[in-house]
Amino acid sequence: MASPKVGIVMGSASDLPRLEKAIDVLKSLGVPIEVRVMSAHRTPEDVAAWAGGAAARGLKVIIAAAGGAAHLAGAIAARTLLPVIGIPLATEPFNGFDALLATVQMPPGVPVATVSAGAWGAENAALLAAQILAVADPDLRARLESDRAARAEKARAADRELHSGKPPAK
Ligand code: RP5
Repeated sequence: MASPKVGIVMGSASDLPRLEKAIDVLKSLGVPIEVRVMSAHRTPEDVAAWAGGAAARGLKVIIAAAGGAAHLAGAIAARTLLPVIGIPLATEPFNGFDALLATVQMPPGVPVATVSAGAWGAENAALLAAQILAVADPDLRARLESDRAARAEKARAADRELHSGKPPAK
């Protein structure tokens, strides 16, 4: 089995359902992944050790998702120069706005590339991680181009159906 190129970390196992799309997208693109549950607050030493050793283990990009006071992506970014993509997740009572601010508002010097909240973010985080890898991987780039083309064709098919009077396929 190929060594993981993308690490996907979530703050709690309760986050997993919202990250399934990220896992599916990267698997479908043939990108080997490592999936972990670690918390910036509950297991901070584990996060620090994992992030500090990530580059040496061969990871190239890290995706980190958390809800609430979502410090996971930032805590990882503080320990590595690998690109870190943060996904804010919705929790009660602020529905993800808290996680968005905690993830996106990193101080200068320690960037986190924050994507959309929730499931959209999971999908885009996976695609962005693949795009970063594709800079040095022409085969992966070709698979991403096919993905974009398929999305464009789906949009055009919906337009054709709507234009012809039929309801668009879901
Ligand atoms: C965050 O707290 C996690 O990322 C999760 O979104 C949220 C709640 O975690 P659990 O109480 O469900 O473990 O750190």
